[in-house]
Amino acid sequence: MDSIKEAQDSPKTYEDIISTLPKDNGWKKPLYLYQGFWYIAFQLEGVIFAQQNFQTQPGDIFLCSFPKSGTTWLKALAFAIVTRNRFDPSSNPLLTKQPHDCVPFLEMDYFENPAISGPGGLSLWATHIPYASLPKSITDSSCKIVYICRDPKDVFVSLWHYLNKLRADKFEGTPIERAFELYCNGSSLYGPQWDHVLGYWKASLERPNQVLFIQYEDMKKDSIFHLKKLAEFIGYPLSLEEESEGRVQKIIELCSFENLSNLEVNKTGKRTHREVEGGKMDNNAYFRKGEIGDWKNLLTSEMGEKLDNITEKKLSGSGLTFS
Ligand code: PAP
Repeated sequence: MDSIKEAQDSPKTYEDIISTLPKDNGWKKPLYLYQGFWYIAFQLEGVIFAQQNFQTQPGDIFLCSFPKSGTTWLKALAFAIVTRNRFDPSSNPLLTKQPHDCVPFLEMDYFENPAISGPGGLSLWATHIPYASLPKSITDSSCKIVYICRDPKDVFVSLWHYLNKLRADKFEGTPIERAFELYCNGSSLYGPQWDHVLGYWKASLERPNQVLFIQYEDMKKDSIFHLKKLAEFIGYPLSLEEESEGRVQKIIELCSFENLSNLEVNKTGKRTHREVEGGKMDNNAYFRKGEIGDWKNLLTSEMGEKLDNITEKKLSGSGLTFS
């Protein structure tokens, strides 16, 4: 604990590391290139802190994603699966807490409070850290890792809307064409997205018992199949009896965009966010549309084609595609 406290109390260490890194000033906040991926300074501090201090406990489960790929949904699903026999359905914390407040982020919540764990001391963690930069205690363990990915076109559009909400000044200095260009070049928070996705994809092929790779679009199209697969993978399989009682469907409904986005906590609540003026972010910023293909409402077909071409090139030979 002393080493944790020391590291927390010596932000200069982070400043020293960060000040030597390549910097991109294209977005309003500068991004720093660390181990092949771009970060905002405060998140990078959390990544380094986790790398230096995080100790995996047996049974820990890690929910990993590139931002805007379905993190909130995956958190809700995993939380609902793990807690289904712990809470009465009418008192599940998901009904009164934003999913991000049910499953802590490694590089944010753990950095702020190393003693943190989810409600009820659950072993669920989430992170946007790329596979190659995960704390060694995670990759050296046999703990389960679940990764959710999403079509880059929808991810970019989701990110664009989110950042507009995050920064009330509407992206001062970063028009959408420029943001798109930066994104295509890989310069976005935790980007390049393709490298992020490939890191986990390869890990899922090499260590299929440890890493489960899910696509947002597949989860949307066949929620029952993927929910059962997820539950089994993380060690909380649904029994035949539970299936016949309709528990699978109930979890899907509880975690559906429609249900979660209409809960009071997610309509009007706020959560702490260091990036926002006043330090609070509206919970509804994490629930916008939750649809496949919404990119068509913001990007031109040329922009869509450009992202598709990059995706095809980057993922070529990997066996991974976005349908
Ligand atoms: P984060 O990385 O900041 O946590 P994340 O949850 O990964 O964000 O992504 C947010 C997207 O997931 C939003 O997509 P959109 O902008 O295209 O609408 C959000 O609407 C969507 N989302 C949130 N909850 C759900 C859900 N329960 N089912 C499906 N999609 C969801």
